[in-house]
Amino acid sequence: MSKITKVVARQVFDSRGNPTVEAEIFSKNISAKSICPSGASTGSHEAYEKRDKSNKKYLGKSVFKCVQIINNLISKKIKNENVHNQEKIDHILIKLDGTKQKSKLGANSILAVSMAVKKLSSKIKKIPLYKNFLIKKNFKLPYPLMNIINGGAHANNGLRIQEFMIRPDGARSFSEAIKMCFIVINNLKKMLKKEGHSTSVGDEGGFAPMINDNEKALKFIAKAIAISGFKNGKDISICLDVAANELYKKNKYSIHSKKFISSDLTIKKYLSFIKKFKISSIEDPFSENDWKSWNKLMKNNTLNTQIVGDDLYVTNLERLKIGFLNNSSNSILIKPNQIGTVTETLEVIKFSHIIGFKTIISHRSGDSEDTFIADLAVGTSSEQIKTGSLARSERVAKYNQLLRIEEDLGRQAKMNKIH
Ligand code: 2PG
Ligand code: MG
Repeated sequence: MSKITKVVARQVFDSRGNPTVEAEIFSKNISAKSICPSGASTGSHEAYEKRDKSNKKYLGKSVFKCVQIINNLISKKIKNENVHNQEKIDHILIKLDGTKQKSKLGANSILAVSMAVKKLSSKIKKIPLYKNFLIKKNFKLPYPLMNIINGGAHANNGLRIQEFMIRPDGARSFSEAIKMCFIVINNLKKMLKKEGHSTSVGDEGGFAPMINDNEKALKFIAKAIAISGFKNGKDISICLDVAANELYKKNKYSIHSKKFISSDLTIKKYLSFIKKFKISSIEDPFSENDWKSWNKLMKNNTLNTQIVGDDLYVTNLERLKIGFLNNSSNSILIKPNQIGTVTETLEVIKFSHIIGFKTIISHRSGDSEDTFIADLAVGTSSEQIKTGSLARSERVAKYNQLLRIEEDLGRQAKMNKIH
């Protein structure tokens, strides 16, 4: 009844217009499909994204090899498996690949299949996807970390920090959270326009004005929060993703200007930003192997700011354990395609919660209409979700799915805790 009968893959396109993998899994006449996302600022320890580098038809970016791998190799191995046995299927895929970073089959082949299996399982059980993860009752909705100004590798405005986000800490429901972000975004748009800045958006839907000064961007956001009638640091707080891997050279960082400075000075500046702009969360403040600086910031983290490891951990249990022992951060960004299977992603989330780390489920800068991560956030009781701005359909699709989940839960819909 729940056996996989057919596996089909195809090349589709992501939000940057780049080829990506879609897998569709069948059990008789029921099917479910999933699309793998793709990052721009990637960590070197991430699982491998396979592309047809030598096929110049798509400038080396096509994924026809992945399509073949799924259609010919993976399909044979998982056919007749019970679709509800996610762990077994994922372990078949991990074993079939056999490499540390999933470089043989490509994490993009493996993850598209793994997510589609999970979706098909919930379809056959006739339950919503969010009810098919770790949590079976008392579902909580995540706070959105909404990206409202894009910089770094996601825009070409010269802004050093990659993501300037807002988190509606005072919201009592998910729909209220979205409403609060909507108001701030619209006021920010008006302000930018008034000062002659472009209001066109970057890869993740946040504005990408030609401002190349972090502090100026922060002032705009703080003002937009105030104009909207909210209190910065209470109703709404400002969060950053520095993506410091991109701004690191020989133990120095060029985060606060083009000039490279020591990590001690970089920390000093972070601490002054935290105070001045009431920053409540900083992701990837240092590069992926600079464990020492991460630990130094945590030691000086007297305001208990959320320090988030993304490229540092790459959703990898082994790296998370190192970070925990080293006191490197107090939370983790979760991106399924950094590790490659649903099972491994869930293991990392489970462990994070055991050690008291907050989990933030995240999109990639190249994403699609697939809303898997919205359900994943609710189904794992993750405190937050990062999925871009309230613009660009691939970002909004996740927020819309969370609104549907909120409606589905009705009076039981509660927001998660962030403090
Ligand atoms: C990040 C992500 C998502 P990318 O750095 O956190 O916002 O960007 O997908 O480019 O790695
Ligand atoms: Mg990041």
